[in-house]
Amino acid sequence: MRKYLMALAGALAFTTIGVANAAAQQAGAAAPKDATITAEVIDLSCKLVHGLSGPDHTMCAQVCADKGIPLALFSNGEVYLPVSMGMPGDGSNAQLKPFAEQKVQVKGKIIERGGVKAIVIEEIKKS
Ligand SMILES: [Cu+2]
Repeated sequence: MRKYLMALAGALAFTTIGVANAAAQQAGAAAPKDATITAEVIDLSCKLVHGLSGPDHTMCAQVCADKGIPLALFSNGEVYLPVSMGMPGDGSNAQLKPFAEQKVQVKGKIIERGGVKAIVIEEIKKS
């Protein structure tokens, strides 16, 4: 009986993992890819709504970040949203704020889903 229950538990766990994998594939989840990009650290709100960025906009970007607007990375005309591998995740504004409106080199993992590019920052330095 005990052996039967162990086998049943094992089969259930295996099935659950299979279902989770299938759900991830259906959602269009791409495996995170290691990459290094050169980018500008932008304030999403001012960049997208008002077209503002660059050294003259540094102070505004830092104020926006303090108010909870995400800082993001802009590279080759594309926006990369910083995300976290943790659950719940951690925000990236504290990490990005010292580099607001500067060029940086970022090493991390890139994830694309639903037409959005996201990046898990592993290393960031001034470029
Ligand atoms: Cu701003």
